[in-house]
Amino acid sequence: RDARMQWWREARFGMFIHWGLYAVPAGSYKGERLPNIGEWIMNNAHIPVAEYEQFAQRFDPEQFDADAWARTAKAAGMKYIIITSKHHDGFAIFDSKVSRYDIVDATPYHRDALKALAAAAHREGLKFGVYYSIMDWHHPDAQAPNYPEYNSRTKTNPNFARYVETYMKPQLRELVTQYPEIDVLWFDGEWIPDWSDAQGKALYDWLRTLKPSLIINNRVGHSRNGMQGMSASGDAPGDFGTPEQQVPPEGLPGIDWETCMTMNDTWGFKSYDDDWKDTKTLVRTLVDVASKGGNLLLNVGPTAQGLIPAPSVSRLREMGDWMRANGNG
Ligand code: FUL
Repeated sequence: RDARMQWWREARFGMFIHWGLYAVPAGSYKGERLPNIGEWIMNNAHIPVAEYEQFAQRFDPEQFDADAWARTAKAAGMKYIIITSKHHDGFAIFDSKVSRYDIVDATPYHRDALKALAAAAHREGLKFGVYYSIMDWHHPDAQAPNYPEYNSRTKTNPNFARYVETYMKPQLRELVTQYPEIDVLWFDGEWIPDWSDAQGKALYDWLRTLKPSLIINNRVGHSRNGMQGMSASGDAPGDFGTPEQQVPPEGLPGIDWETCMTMNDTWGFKSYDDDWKDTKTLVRTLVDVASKGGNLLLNVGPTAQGLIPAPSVSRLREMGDWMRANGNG
C-alpha cells in the first residue's frame, strides 16, 4: 500500500475538472439564474431527462485544447489531474460502448475528450484520474423514482443492481482498460440508499483486480465519516479521505486525505459566478493543506466551448509563480 500511495502522497497539489453538459446552461434555466452549484442544475431546476439530453447537441467544445489544459496544471505546480468522466447527470465525456449518452455519440463534437486529456497529462508527466458518480440521474434503473427528485437519500430503485452490472461496472471497466493513464478513481454520489459499504468494498476489490496500482477514494463506500474521513464502520473501503470545501483544522491523523475545493462557488461552469478567491488565499490554503499532510485538489469548471475560465487560469499561473519563487516548482 505504501508503494502504491507514494506518488500520491508526494503530489500535494492536483487539478479537479468538472466538465459536462451542465456547462451548456451554465447556471441558468429558462432565463432564470439558479442558486447553488452549476453541475446540479438538472436536479435543482427539475429538468426532465429528455429535455436535459438536448444540451448534448449544444456541447461542441471546438476550443478544447488538451495540451493547454495539461500545461496550465503543470505550470501551476500541480502533479495530477482528476476529471469528471461521468457526473450525477449521467453524461459521459469518454467514448463508452455501453451507452450512447456520451461525448462521441451524442454531441456534434464526436471526439473523446477524456482520451485526449489523458494523453496530454501523460506528456506533461502528470498523473491522471477520473471522477465517476455512482448516483445517475439519467439511467432509468439508477435514478430515484418519482422524478423530479433525482437526488434522494430515501428512495430506492428496484432495478439498481441491473444498472450496476450492465452499465456502471462496464463503464468502469472501459475506463481502466481503454485509458492506461488512469491512476485514480474518484467516486461520488455514494450516499443513495441503493448503495452500501459492502457493495463499495466489492467494487473496490474488483477494480484493484483489474488494475492493482489504482488509488480509490473513500466515496466508493456508502458511509463517509462526515464529509471527509473514511467510514466510521471500519471495514469500509477507500484509500483516502475527501474533505470538501474545507481543511480539517488538525488534518486527519493516520489517514491519507485530499481536500477538494472550488475557486469560486461552483464546480461546474456558471457564467455569472464571479466570487473568486484571490491568489493569496489559494496559496495559503495550499500551504495549510500541505503542512497538515494532505493534498489539495483545486477545481476548474471549463465552458461548453472547452475553455478554462480566464480568472482560473490567471490564479493558477500566479500560484505557479509563487511555487517557483519558493523552490517548489
Ligand atoms: C459533491 C458533488 O455532489 C458535487 O457536485 C461535486 O462533484 C463535489 C466534488 O462532490 O459531492
